[in-house]
Amino acid sequence: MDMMKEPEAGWAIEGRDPRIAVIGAGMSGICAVIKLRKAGYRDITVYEKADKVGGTWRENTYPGLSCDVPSHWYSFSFEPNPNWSHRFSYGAEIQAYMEHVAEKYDVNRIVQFNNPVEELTYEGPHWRLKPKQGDEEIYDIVIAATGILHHPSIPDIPGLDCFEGNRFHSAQWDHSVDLTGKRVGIIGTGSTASQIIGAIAEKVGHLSVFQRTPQWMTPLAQKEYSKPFQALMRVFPFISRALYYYYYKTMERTFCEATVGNKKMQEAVSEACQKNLDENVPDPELRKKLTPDYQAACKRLILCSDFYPAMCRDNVDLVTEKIERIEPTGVQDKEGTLHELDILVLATGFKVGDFILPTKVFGENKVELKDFWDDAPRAHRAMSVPGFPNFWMLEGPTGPVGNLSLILITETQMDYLVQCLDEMKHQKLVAMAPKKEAYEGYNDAMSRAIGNTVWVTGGCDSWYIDKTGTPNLYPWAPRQFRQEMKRPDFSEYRLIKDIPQQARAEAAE
Ligand code: N01
Repeated sequence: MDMMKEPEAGWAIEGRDPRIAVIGAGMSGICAVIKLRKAGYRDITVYEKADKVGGTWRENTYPGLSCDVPSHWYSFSFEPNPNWSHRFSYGAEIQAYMEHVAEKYDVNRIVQFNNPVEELTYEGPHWRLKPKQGDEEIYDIVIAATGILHHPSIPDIPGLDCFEGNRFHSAQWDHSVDLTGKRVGIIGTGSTASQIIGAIAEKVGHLSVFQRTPQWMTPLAQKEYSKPFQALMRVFPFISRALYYYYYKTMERTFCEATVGNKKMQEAVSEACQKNLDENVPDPELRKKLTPDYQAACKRLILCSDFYPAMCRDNVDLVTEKIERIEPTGVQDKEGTLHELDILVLATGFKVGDFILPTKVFGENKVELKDFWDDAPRAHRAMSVPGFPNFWMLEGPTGPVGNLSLILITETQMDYLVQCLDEMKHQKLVAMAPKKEAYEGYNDAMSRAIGNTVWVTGGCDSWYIDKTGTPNLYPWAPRQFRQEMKRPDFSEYRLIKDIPQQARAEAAE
């Protein structure tokens, strides 16, 4: 009897649920599971490298960690939280919220914790997934929910490894080290460093802040919510919803507009930053050192009220001389001064170009995603890549939309993705992937538009800028993003109705 093996036809043709792998159980992985289930897709497995959910909010635990997006907006639209304690939440409270959502929506049950994905190979129309632990598995759809700010960037400074005190990156905070009365150094003055500096300046003996480039910042209008207000929110949930839209619209009309070419808004943001600096740093010499030479919001705008007062303290020094090398006892600057330290904190940001990498991802014809991207990751509508069918990313390349809440962006992307799955089911497709010309057209239009944004015109360098010298961000206003993502234009995609001949031949062997 002929033992020829028939290849599977694909989930939509077989009339079964697609087997879906979600990689990462952070905010976007949790969101993916909830939205997929709501749409009726229930055969889902989540792979998580760590031992609990939460992603960035699990990893980052540094002192002063908070979110600069208002709490009632930095929430899932389907899970408002009347109990937020502050207008801008602190890290631990956001982590608790993520854990609560994962628990409430029964996400944990389908998560394989401590199991990072090592390799993904497309074997049309399936993906073979190789996890660190356990057997390889076959999936119909893969969703990479691996985040952006995820791989700590350790600076290449000579002598770093010979430092004899405690040294750690901000995203790997060592809580066993007591800062009280110690000589602490911190490299970097980004969003992370400014929060840390504000939180620890009073506690440490001496703080040396190593600044390579000054940053613009506006005050953070922090506010504690009273118990009666929280009780009111519990009784009248529409208040949370109203706040969600209030903050959404306010941010959209101000910061977001300022980034994508609205000159009036840009001026307003610049004035607010200058005023903040003038009012909070009375010493003209220090003020000069803290004054950037580029436009506000070119680097990601910092919202922080504690940084300037901390920098004005007697036990805090701003070091603007370049770092020459790290010595066993401290940091030596280019002028030859050794800044002696007990503890060195690297608030030096993240390797942002990796996305799902270092997981090896092989698409059609065994093309590796790493080679396809060649250090300049791009995607079609930030979500998919030609030659990698049924592979989707959340918060992928060019994903951030001018200071919008990342939760809102992820929800929008998931709503889009669900429509694509529905279309696959409806048309009985085995796979879909963006057409090369659609992907190139989209990214060319982005490259042209990005020239009008403050990330380019502002005259700065930032983590937004990739190897091609282009900011890896969405260059248009949020309303355009909403419009474009409302409904997929399926003419942009290869809608694959049959598995490739090669796969048939291989299956028949
Ligand atoms: O990282 P960064 P981050 N020698 O890359 C300096 C989000 N976030 O962790 O500007 C000396 O912004 C570097 O100097 P320069 C938010 O999206 C959000 O602070 O490159 N210095 C810079 O000062 C944010 O944008 C919240 O010249 C070196 C700093 O290190 C993103 O995370 C809170 C150096 C890195 O700044 C990243 O912020 C915190 C070197 N070799 C973070 N290498 C919220 O509130 C780097 N630097 C939501």
